[in-house]
Amino acid sequence: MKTNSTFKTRSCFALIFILALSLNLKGQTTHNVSVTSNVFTPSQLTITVGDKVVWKNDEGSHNVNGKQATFPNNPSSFGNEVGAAWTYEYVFNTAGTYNYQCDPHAGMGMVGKVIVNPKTVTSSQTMADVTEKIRLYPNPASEYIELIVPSNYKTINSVKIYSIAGSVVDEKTFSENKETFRYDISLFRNGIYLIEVNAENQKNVLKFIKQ
Ligand SMILES: [Cu+2]
Repeated sequence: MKTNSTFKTRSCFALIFILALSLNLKGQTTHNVSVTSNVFTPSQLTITVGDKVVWKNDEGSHNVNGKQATFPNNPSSFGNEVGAAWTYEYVFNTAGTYNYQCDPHAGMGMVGKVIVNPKTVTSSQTMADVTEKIRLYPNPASEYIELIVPSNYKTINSVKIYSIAGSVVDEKTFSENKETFRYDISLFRNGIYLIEVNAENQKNVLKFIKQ
């Protein structure tokens, strides 16, 4: 009974961790803009589709107006009302160039711009295509694991191994091109591990079992 509930709790943590990793895999980055009198800092941001921008007003009465009523070429409308001491955030889900202003101080040059680039994937492949191609064997493994990397990846920049509890077990960074990568796990405790492989700006997470 007790073991069962412990197991359930651990599985639950494991699931949350995997979910957190896959969210991370989507790669949303948060960009902060400080709002003061009378400037947005930075006034221009270049971000990627899916990224979040957080404006924090620390000083004075301002707003963010990126509405299409004011800027008809903005791919979508965003913004808030004039006020003091607020935080406003917006997730940019459409690529393009967005202009915005602070209504009370636009005439004083309190304007900003967000350039949203589409997600880039090397060559013309989709993320899913690429993800399928790094292979890990043997699995389950006891002495070592080997990653086989397709040539279009060119370089594995780094690998990071996590225990299922979410702690980083090991981390390695590489400079040379690698098509296979063998990693000794003989000293690992038995259990489930996740290996995060960073290659050519692609992040992949693979699971393996040490037994
Ligand atoms: Cu202002």
